Amino acid sequence: RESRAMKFQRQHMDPDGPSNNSNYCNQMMRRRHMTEGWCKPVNTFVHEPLVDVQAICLQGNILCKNGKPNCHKSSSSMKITDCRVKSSSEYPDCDYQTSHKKRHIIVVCEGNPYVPVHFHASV
Ligand code: PAX
Repeated sequence: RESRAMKFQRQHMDPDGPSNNSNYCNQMMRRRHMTEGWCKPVNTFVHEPLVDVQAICLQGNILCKNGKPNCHKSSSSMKITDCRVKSSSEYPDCDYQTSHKKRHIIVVCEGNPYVPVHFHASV
């Protein structure tokens, strides 16, 4: 079974991306299996080396929105792509808006090794 850490990598890591096209989210959301059963409404891909994203778990500890203490904010801004489902999108034809950005990201870390398992926000 896929671990939480592997699920984070599948849903959020694309270190070699983004391929330079406006169809990025439509392709990636499908390729990474987030359009099966529903169109996942919002999802962020991070275009930085995996080790740099894992290292966020050792950086700035902050409170999560749900009050838990295991959120961590990246000390540097990172290349990301936000995928947001369009209001006109109808399952199974999931249609996304693609937005490339540079932001600090906040992730939830868990386990031993202590690694990212949930994408919390970008700021
Ligand atoms: P997830 O399923 O919500 O969390 P995601 O990050 O890809 O996946 P399993 O075993 O799968 O149930 N976990 C936590 N979740 C939330 N908050 C805390 N503190 C926490 N601690 C542990 C993956 C696993 O992490 C566990 C949780 O139980 C899961 O374990 O965001 C909804 C989705 O949208 C993404 C992030 C979420 O998907 P929401 O509304 O919960 O914040 N998303 C959201 C994004 O990619 N980009 C964005 O900018 C935003 C706002």
